[in-house]
Amino acid sequence: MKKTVIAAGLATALAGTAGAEEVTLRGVTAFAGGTTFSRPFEAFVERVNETGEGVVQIEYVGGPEAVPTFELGNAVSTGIVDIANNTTAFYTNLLPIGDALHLATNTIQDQRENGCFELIDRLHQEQMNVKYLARTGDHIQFHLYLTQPIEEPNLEGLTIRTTPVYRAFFEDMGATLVRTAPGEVYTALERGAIDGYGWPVQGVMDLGWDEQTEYRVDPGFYQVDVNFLVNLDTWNGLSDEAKQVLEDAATWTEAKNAENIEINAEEAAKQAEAGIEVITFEGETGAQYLADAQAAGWAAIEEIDADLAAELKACLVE
Ligand code: 173
Repeated sequence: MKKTVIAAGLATALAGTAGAEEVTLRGVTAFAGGTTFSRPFEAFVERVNETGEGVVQIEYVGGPEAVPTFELGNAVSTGIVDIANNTTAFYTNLLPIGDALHLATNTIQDQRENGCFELIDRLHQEQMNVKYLARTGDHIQFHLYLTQPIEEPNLEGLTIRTTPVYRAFFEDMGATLVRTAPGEVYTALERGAIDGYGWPVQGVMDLGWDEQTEYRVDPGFYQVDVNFLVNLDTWNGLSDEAKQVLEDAATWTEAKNAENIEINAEEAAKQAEAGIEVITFEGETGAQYLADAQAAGWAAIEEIDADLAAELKACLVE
């Protein structure tokens, strides 16, 4: 970390001072820089650096090479990092109930309207000392990808790469699971250590995984959540003006989530061009597959905290 960057403590000291100096926040992403799930954050950083001149700036430090994927939650929680681009599945150690976020069937705009955003923000603040600033990934579903075909939703005898997103569902289908960061998937496939993996419809191509992937299973399930988290001490130390810059840029970012609908179709077409075949569970089987995904996901959340699960389900599933 560069010494010239103003640390969280100094940001706190400056808050409220008339004509406060520009504050610089250190930003890190959990995904490889320049790839699908880092791009909205990178655009957000650019936006803040344009609109926040003289008030707040973000120094984009980098991705997993700067802070390992599963360490980023801790780093933003303790203030080593001021702002992180991270998915709940990578910080379940700090916020286990966060796994509910990808079970949402509505959008972040809906969640801001129906009070879910405040609940999710409060949980992030109380349990991991971060301000929940924005959600990207709406409209993007997750899929099962395989190196060999399956005839029915049964993964017995297969070793599948997972994160907490897919764990309960894939386990119910009988898979042997291996949890890895995205950075380890290519090598695991190349070595034949895994027979498949869970991943959204977007991003397979820019990670080069199409070279090692034969099949995508449809339909997709759940909904991606990639969130911008600000260390709470850093956040509380910012001027109202700086907070406004960040919140305006968050709203701008969230409005772009709608573009995902078109990008999903483009990505699916690119996968087909690259030779990835689609196995589709149709009719009853497809409907049951989706119902099983939802049931497995919510059962895992209910095990963590049944009351909170009910509260979250009421505002995430509409
Ligand atoms: O598969 C994953 O690594 C994962 O959980 C995830 C979550 C959000 C976006 C992309 C991947």
